[in-house]
Amino acid sequence: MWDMLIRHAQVLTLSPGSPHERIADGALAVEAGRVAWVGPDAELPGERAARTELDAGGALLTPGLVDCHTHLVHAGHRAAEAELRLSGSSYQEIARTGGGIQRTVSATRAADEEALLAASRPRLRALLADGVTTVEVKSGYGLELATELRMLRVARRLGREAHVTVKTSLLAAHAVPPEFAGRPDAYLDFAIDELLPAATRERLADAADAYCEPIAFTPEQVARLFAAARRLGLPVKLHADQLSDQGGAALAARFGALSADHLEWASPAGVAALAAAGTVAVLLPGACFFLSGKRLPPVAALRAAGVPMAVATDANPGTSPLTSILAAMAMACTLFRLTPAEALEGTTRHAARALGLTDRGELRPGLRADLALWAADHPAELTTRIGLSPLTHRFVAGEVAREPAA
Ligand code: DI6
Ligand code: FE
Repeated sequence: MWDMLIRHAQVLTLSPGSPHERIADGALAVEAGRVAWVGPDAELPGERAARTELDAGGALLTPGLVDCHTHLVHAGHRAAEAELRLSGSSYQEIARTGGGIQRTVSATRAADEEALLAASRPRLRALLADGVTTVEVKSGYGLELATELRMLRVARRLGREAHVTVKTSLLAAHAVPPEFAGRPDAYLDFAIDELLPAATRERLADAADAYCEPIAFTPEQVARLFAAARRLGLPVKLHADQLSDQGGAALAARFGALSADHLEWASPAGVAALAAAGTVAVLLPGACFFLSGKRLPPVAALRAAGVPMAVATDANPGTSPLTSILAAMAMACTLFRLTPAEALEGTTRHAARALGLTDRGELRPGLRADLALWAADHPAELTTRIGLSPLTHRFVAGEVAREPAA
């Protein structure tokens, strides 16, 4: 006896061999939180029944969506900076004059755990309403021990109170905090000697991340942090080549990174290195949109080299105040020229791989039954509307997901 059976759905399996396959009248069975059977409804094994059955009435069934790059735990906002940028200041200028990341660091340091949780919940709820069943959350607005760990604890708490998997990344090298102004290497010593070990000891970090830019850290500094992370057994990810070509893609590849994110300025050599290392390219169109960025990631080269492309929100208060994964997919299509099918792979299978997860992101027997059911008739409907989620059901490990309380 199966636990649950969904019948008469248009099933998009997102399988690697046939990622764009659509089973027109499909069925999917769940047992013990995993997909037990998927295929054409007409081929359902007659002898199997299910405790609960749902007639999808032709609705679209996909894997639950994965937002593999967010900074959704933070306090405060940066609305005034958005205004400044619209009147001509650049993101880098604002950062160099004490705004930018530092502003959010001040607000986040001042917020206790409950305040941080309360500020973050609505952002998570918005993502869940878009069918997200796995979300990555970064630290990086503490840049001191207590606040970095507090951010990660809040991320873990969000994962416990809502029906969602939260994967955390310790963004240990996001900016040089004021106490270490002009002494980035001294800050890195602290990050390596205290922050990484503490987060690892408390099992608060699933990966380590860094921001490799002239306004943040050099490739040499990032390499030092990455070497320390790898010694502790933490996989790495990198904010790479967003505002300038720092050789970030090749650096990420050299450390076998799970992902290299942004990549607007990645060179052909960087793309080749990602392909060779099997590192996922995470595209963040929200940041291009909000920064009015003219430089686009080398999508055609990534595609030609066979680099898996994920799409994420980058939900952060400075460069991408975006908490809709469906809008990120729409932007990936309109701004970056991904096909709607690529955008969907980018928030399912490839996004899961960007988090090191191979147990989700596609629909096949044995994988987690993280599912999204949509009142949509065509897959491209998911990437051609902004502001109205057609989601009707989210399933997490086979259970209908409840949403967290306000
Ligand atoms: N992700 C980041 O961490 C930085 N840019 C990005 O796309 C900075 C975020 C911020 O300004 O707060
Ligand atoms: Fe980011």
